[in-house]
Amino acid sequence: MELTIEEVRCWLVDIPTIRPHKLSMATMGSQTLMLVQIRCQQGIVGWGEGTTIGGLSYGPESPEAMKLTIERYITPLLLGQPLSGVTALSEKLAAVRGNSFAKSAIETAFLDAYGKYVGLPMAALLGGARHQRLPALWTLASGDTDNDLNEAHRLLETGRHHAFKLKIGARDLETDVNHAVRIKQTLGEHIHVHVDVNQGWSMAQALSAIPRLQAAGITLIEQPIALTAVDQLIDLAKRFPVTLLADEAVTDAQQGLSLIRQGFSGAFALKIAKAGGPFQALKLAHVAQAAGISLYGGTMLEGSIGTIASLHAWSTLDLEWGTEMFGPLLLKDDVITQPLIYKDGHLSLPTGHGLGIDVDQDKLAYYARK
Ligand code: MUC
Ligand code: MG
Repeated sequence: MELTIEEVRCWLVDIPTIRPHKLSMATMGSQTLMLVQIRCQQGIVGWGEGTTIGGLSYGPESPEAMKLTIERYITPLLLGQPLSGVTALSEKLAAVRGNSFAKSAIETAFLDAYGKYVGLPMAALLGGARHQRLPALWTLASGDTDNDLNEAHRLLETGRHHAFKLKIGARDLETDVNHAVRIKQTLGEHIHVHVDVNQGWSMAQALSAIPRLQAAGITLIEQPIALTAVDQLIDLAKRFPVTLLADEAVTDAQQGLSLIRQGFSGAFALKIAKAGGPFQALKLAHVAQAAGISLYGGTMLEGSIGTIASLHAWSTLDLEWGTEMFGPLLLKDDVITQPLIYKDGHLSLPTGHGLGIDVDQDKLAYYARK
């Protein structure tokens, strides 16, 4: 069954966050969702989303650049071309180098449309859902230990989350280590706490901090050092029993294979934006599975569309480290008609065709950049 795209439209949608979100490289007060809609000759519409973190402070593509790449370079490759499925789409997109964030938005929109066309949820096009709800942790990143602890206690009481990630790497090492150790010790041994340093440490700092975090019961250390310091990341993963999670250092299947070949023994954070879409991210997942590397479902702090696209992909896997698909909860509002269901530390997979969620046109018009 072939789908033929006849129109592609993009919007930049700015939504404030519920509180400042402090990472080692940026503090976010709002998030920009680059939304894309594809209209097909068969009367079907599909939606996709591209996000990044802090403009150009996290990755090489800004939301504005994603929109430009799609409008100017990707759309002409696709219009009027009958596409038999996501692999046919990938072949067309190969004519554009890089730009995985923009490609992820387009691949999502295509899978949404194709799922609606054939009457199946997106997960069914990606191998089939093995889970109808997936664990979703919350990230504590207010920049203040007491505030983070209050936030964690509130979320544990309501049961919305059972596990937390801490953003560190911006402050001096001792402050960061004390912050993480205090939060872990206060929350207790049964609450999973992991830290994401977002490349903030040198090797010497990592060697000093990791044993102390490990001793305090922190179970996962995410991207402690620069993404280019591959030899050191492999070395750190071998030195300590605590699991090292590669995030910025592993984007797609090729990079994953290269890290594995060089002897990396930690875990991989999957993100649809890093790989170029849900289908591409699963290629990395399958390479990792073949090598016995454990997996984590990561976010680029997407709104609901990117979060649910990711969830469809992650639902086809067994993720040893769960997911962080909390992005929509960090935003004051969103542009979909039905809120997502977060309960008992899990996010539920919508049951409709394609993504299984609908865009609220009034909200889109209200929040879209003029
Ligand atoms: C990252 O590097 O993992 C994920 C959660 C969060 O708070 O930030 C992102 C980025
Ligand atoms: Mg990370």
